[in-house]
Amino acid sequence: MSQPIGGNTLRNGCLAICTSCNASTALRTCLPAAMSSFKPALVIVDVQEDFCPPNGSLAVQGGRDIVPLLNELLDRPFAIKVATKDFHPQDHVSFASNHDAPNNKPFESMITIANPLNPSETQETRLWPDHCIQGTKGAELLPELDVTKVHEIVEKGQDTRVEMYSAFADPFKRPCVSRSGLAKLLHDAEITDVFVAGLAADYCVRYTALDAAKEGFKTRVIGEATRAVDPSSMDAVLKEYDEAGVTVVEKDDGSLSW
Ligand code: VGL
Ligand code: ZN
Repeated sequence: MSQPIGGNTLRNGCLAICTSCNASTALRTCLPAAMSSFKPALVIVDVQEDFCPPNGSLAVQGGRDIVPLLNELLDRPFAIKVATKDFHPQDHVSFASNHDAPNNKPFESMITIANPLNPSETQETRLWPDHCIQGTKGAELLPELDVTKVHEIVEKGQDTRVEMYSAFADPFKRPCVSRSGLAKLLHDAEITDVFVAGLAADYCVRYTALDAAKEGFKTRVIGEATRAVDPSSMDAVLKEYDEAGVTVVEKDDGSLSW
C-alpha cells in the first residue's frame, strides 16, 4: 500500500515516521529519517590546540570559534561520533624543520615525496611548522570540545614517511601506506551518511570528506563548522566537492533536521 504526500509516494513505513515529525516540516527535511537505511555519523576533524589561536603553531583563523557549534552537533543523535587527531612524530615528513634550506619554508615550500612502498608513485606536498606532535600540548583536543559525547578518537599521521590529511588514509594508492581504521569502523557500524566538520576546511576536512565519498558514504560537510588555512582556496575545494558528490550544508538549512 502507498499513500501520496505532496506529490511524492511513500511506503507506509515512511509515512509513519514522517507524520511523527512536525507536520509543517518540509518533506525533504524529514525524508532521510524516514528511510530505514539512514544511519549518520559525525566526524569532527583535528580540533586541536596547534590548529587554533592563541598558541597553535599552525593556527587557523577562527579555529576556536567553531567549538560551540561542534558541541551542539555532538548533542544530536548521530549513530557514531568520531573526533580525529593529527598525531605526528617529531621527524614527520611534513615538518619544514626536517628539510634542508632553501626549500624548507613552512606554509610555502612544496616537496615531492615518493611512496615508501613504490618509488614510482609520488606526491607534491606542502611543508608546515612542527605541529600536533605526539605527547605535546599542541596535539591535544581543545578542552572546550565536549569529548564525553565522542564515541571514538581516531589518530592519524603517525607514519613519519607520509602526509595524511584524510582521516581515512594517506594519499598514496599503489599501494596505500597507512590506514586509520576509520573506514572499517564506519562500515562495520553500517553507517550510510557521514557529516564532516572541524579543521582545516582546505586540508584535513577536505580530504576526509572526499575519502568518505569514495568509501561510498553520502557525505556532507557542515560549512559553518569549519575554518580554512587559506579561505581564498575554498572555491576550488567546493568544485572538488561538486565533482565528488559531496554537499556543503549549514546547521539550519534542514539537512540536520532528523
Ligand atoms: C592539517 C596541515 C597539516 C589539517 C594537518 O588538520 O588540516 N593541515 N596537517
Ligand atoms: Zn599534520
